[in-house]
Amino acid sequence: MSLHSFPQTGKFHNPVPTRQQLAWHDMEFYLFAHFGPNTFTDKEWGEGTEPEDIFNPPNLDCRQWCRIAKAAGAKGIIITAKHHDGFCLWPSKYSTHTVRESKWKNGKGDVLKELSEACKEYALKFGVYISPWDRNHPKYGTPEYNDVFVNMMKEIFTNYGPIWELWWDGANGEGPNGKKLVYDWDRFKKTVKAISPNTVIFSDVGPHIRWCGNENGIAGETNWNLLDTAGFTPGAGAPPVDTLNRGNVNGKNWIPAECDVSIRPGWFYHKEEDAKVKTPEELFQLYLKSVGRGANLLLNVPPDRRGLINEKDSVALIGFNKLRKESFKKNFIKDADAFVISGDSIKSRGLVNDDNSRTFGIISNIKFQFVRIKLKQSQKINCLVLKEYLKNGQNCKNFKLSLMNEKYEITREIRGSTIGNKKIITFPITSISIIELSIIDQNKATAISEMGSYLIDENLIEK
Ligand code: FUL
Repeated sequence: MSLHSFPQTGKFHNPVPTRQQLAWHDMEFYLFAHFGPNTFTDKEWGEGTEPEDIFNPPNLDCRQWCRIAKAAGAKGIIITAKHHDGFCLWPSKYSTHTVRESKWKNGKGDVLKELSEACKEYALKFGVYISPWDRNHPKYGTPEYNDVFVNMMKEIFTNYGPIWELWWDGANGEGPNGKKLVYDWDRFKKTVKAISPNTVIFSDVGPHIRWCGNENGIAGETNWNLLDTAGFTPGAGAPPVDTLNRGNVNGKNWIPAECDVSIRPGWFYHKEEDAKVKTPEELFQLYLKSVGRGANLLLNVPPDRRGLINEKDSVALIGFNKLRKESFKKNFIKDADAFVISGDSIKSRGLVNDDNSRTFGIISNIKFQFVRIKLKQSQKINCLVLKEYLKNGQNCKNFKLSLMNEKYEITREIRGSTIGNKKIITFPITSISIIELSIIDQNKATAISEMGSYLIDENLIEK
């Protein structure tokens, strides 16, 4: 519901997300699957010389992966179609180091086919990781490998699409001839744009989604969906990691952060890490520090040597989903009596508590406006959730939440910087009757689409 025009508070040109990026923000949490020869050799970076026969998962079942992804509340799966060792999980025409050369299913197997079909069946988005570094391919290190890479991407898009997200690793090491390749990123981008314009492309610097600057799954507390990319490239030519972590306040492009992290210490499955799977509580902490800071969470759950998601990981994932469901079951704001945006004649309950992130209320700092919510009765809470209406850009730079009792006495004041797609704030239990959100500083007027207040398990408060 848009009831206002947008007051300008500066000359900021306000980048906005594309339709595909907006849909990406809604995805919030999805799985990464590192799978390939490393699964069988216990390496993290294969040499590219591993015999193809080593890849032989006896019980590969991508539908099992999808069932577990669903039970985890994840919305998609991104698979390592080709990691640095060059092994292709599909029978590529452009390589002789693929599933076709392996014993698995007598060379007739195709992991991308099985996973893309299973994702369709389970209504999950399907994404592909493909490393331009190739430690096996004889052409790597010569300009012709750029042709190979482009052809491989065309093959993937043609045979297994739609590909929702394409994940470009920026690593750029030496190949079998001891040389590094100069990657032709512009050509790679043009190839994907021409063949699959709806795909969102991740790399350190986008073009659509950026790396969050670490592999611990943690976005900046201040996290702009904006980034300046002029003069930068993925990999060694990327901006400093703290810039990737926080974005640029006046960045010229909408390139939001994705937090990649593994449920285990390594990216690939290693039996000796079975006891080191992150607990549901640890995963919840990561959720607060990624999704709760406006980024998306890409959680790696590596299939084991059988070709199945291991029981240890599935138990943790289901526990993690349970914690999220329980925590966010009851939004006390839903029962609020009064809901006002001051400075306007609006007195409405429907603007930011209708569970619809496409409706919003606008807060302008010019008129000292605020959103005030009056609960029916005093409530104990320890968690607040804010959502900014991103179609209008990301505008809030600095906000204040005042929690008050029924006499309008402040019981807690919380300050924060950016809001973005979602801001989850946790704090010690506080009794409240009134919540007031004021925007202290912003680009254009901030549009808030949802607010929530919850009482979560005290052990889950952000650490
Ligand atoms: C890195 C790679 O080198 C790791 O092996 C892993 O795939 C991680 C997600 O990206 O750049």
